[in-house]
Amino acid sequence: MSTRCFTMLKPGILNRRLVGEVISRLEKKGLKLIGLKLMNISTELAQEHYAEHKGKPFYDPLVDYITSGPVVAMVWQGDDCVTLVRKLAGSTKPSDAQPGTIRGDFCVHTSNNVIHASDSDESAVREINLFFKPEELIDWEDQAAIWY
Ligand code: FUP
Repeated sequence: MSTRCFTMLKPGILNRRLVGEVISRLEKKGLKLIGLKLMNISTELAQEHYAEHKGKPFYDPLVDYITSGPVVAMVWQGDDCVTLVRKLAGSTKPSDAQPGTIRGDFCVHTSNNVIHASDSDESAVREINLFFKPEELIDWEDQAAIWY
């Protein structure tokens, strides 16, 4: 079933010129990009996005990191989209992430784990609504979908 996943490239990815590399991996998998923007996140939005982690020791550093520079916010769509994006992203902890995954290839520290991806279809809906207006999403006709 076609579902959506909110995905965010964190500020380190921009600084390290890896935006194209990471988008390319998601695109080549066959997922459909239906929303994309470069944006600065307010502290309020960062806090709301990561509300489930409020009170944990890494919460404040995480909010600081995510607001330290622009991020690339995206919505991807496809069958089993959340599962596929998270597989490509790899484990939260870079030392657990397999080589070949985004986190497995591009970071050392959990706090700098370079990409966010929704962890369920329900989270995806919540996060997409936080970051995108409905008119910013374009569900274009995918003539190539049968090949993936
Ligand atoms: P994930 O869904 O894989 O992004 O993982 P979590 O929701 O558990 O964590 C969200 C973010 O918090 C991670 F991307 C990085 C940060 N974090 C830490 O810095 N230390 C931790 O021990 C766990 C998470």
